[in-house]
Amino acid sequence: MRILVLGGDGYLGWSTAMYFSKRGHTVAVVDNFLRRMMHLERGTDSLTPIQSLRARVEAWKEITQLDIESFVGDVQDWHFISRVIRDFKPETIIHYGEIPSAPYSMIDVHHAVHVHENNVNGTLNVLFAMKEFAPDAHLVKLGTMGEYGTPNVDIPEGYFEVEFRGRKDVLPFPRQPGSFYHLTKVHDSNNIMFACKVWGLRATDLNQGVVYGIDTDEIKLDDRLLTRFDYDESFGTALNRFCVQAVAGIPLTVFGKGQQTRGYLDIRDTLQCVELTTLNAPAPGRMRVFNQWVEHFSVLDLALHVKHAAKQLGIDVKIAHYQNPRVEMEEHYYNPDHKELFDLGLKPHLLNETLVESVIKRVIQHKDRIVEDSIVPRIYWKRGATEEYTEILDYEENNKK
Ligand code: NAD
Ligand code: USQ
Repeated sequence: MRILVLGGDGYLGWSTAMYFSKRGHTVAVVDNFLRRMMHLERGTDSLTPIQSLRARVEAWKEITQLDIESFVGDVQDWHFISRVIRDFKPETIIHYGEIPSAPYSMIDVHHAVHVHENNVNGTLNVLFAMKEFAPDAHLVKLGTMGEYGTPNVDIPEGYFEVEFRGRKDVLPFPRQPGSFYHLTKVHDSNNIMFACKVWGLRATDLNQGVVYGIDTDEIKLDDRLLTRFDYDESFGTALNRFCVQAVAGIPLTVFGKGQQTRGYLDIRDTLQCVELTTLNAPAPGRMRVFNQWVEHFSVLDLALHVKHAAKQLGIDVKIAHYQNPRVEMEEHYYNPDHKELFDLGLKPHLLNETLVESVIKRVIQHKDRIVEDSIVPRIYWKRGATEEYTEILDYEENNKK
């Protein structure tokens, strides 16, 4: 199959490109290195020393004799992306090419507008380019579980049956996103749903939970193939951050009560899910939605998992409670469905089986690159909040009282 990966220099995009290339598909990637630029802006960097896209593509060729074609440019640039789609003729477009960070989108008006323009306009370009040049292609679009928020009822996979005033319909489940970033994903979902309806396009919206981990089978072939692994407050997710904090000897930064619950999955399961979706394309005309996550944990559960895993390596970890820099429910019901991808054959990795080998040991390998200052949260979502919010309480001390 001809597969175009948008955002192919990113954490998931580069790993996905290698995964499909190894399985005999013709793969091309698109990226404008925005993620690398945002790190420069924030003064942060990936824990793993990632090579340039060009060097990674060359290393891939040397190690596997396989080609990954690369197109450097902005998905927001209509002329660029429409030509790539016209000329490469993808059968599947896997769209990771967006800004993925909730805190980054909450810094100020400029960042919120930038994230909106980049994500929403980019996806609109992709939809119009598909309509013009690839109407039979399948768009596999990375959305987020955060589109739904944390309602006090179960969460279905995209749609649910409603009965209202004696009439029934199947409608999109209400979205209550928790940041300007998460809002862009809702806007994308609406635009994709509409484009499928009016132009008969085919698309799957993958509402993905939080991804963790560094290693995939392809990455393990050679360190020149490493993907990024972030731990700063904008781009590092809680679990990745906790693993780095454990190795650096910093108390784990649990925000607020720590009962915020999310769905999680290993990066290898992202690859499996995207493959299962790609190989089982939907019929044209309706956007399909899968909830893509394996296990759900509260933030405090994650901290305890990391503490336990680190102990196996002789590392003693402390857990701290930070006053929450975000505005979110710290205790809530959480029971989202995730049946569709399991029905297609997903064989999941579980956190307690993989944390030591494929995450913490890798973090130890690169521990000299940890910059402790990047870990402290400084982006406050509350109106009028200041750095006084960075109060640290020792979790274990607090729970003795
Ligand atoms: P990432 O930032 O590492 O990768 C995104 C890539 O897209 C980057 O290399 C960036 O330079 C590129 N990009 C962004 N805007 C672009 C543009 N306008 N033109 C060309 N390239 C552009 O992020 P990731 O963690 O790999 O996430 C990939 C996707 O999956 C994102 O859409 C994200 O919202 C979604 N997602 C990620 C997670 C997670 O835990 N990592 C969870 C749920 C959903
Ligand atoms: N959190 C902490 N301590 C930290 C960092 C985060 O307690 O040091 C908490 C947050 O307050 C939040 C939870 O952990 O309650 C998850 O935060 P996160 O940073 O791990 O993940 P999130 O902001 O939700 O975003 C990540 C990805 C995003 C993706 C989303 C999926 O960055 O691209 O869309 O996960 S989901 O969470 O399902 O919406």
